[in-house]
Amino acid sequence: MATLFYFLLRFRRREGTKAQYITGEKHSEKVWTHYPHYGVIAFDVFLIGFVIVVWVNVKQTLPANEDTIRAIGQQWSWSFVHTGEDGKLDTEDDVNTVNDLHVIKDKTYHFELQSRDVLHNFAVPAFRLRQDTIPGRTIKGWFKPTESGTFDLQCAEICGRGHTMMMAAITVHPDQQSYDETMDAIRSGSYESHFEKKRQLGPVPLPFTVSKTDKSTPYAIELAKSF
Ligand SMILES: [Cu+2]
Repeated sequence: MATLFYFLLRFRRREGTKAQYITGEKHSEKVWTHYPHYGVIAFDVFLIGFVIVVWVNVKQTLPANEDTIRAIGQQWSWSFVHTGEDGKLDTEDDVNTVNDLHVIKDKTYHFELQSRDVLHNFAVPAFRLRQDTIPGRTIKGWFKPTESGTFDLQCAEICGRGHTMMMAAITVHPDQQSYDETMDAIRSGSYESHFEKKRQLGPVPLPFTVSKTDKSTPYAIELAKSF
């Protein structure tokens, strides 16, 4: 600040003093922009070196997994695929759910994120986890829940008019038995969805372009039938 005011006063307009006109065409003038520019480029290259190392360590090096889940975003709900007993996706015993994801405490999961339409974001605030889903790509990552309970899972990328209702629940089961019981209940159609219970606590208005507003056939259940 002091320097600024010093220059403001020292070089203020005075009668009979002509301002200097610098065109910046001489080599001696150009170096004042070129050298800082080279400095910025060198610093960028230096930073990118570290960024690549961090990216490889955080995003590309996944710890060995014990199970895999697939999350598919679409306007405006989440579909989840659980591996079933064989521990593999895309097999007969996969368990599909809508807006309800189930995992087991202290297990390392790999996730595969996909989108059917636009950008979405798979966000579990309790896990400090957030990752975009991009149409046409499968994005992999991992998490390991360390506490049991049911946590919010919310799309965190503005994806259209129904974005705010694009929420789901992730239930971390304390043990294998609780998880298996839930999977059996889902298979037999007797499972009571935590997400649906939560929805019924308060009105969640559906976007008006969606025709499934009949209370006896919740939107999520209608969606589940569609794939
Ligand atoms: Cu969204």
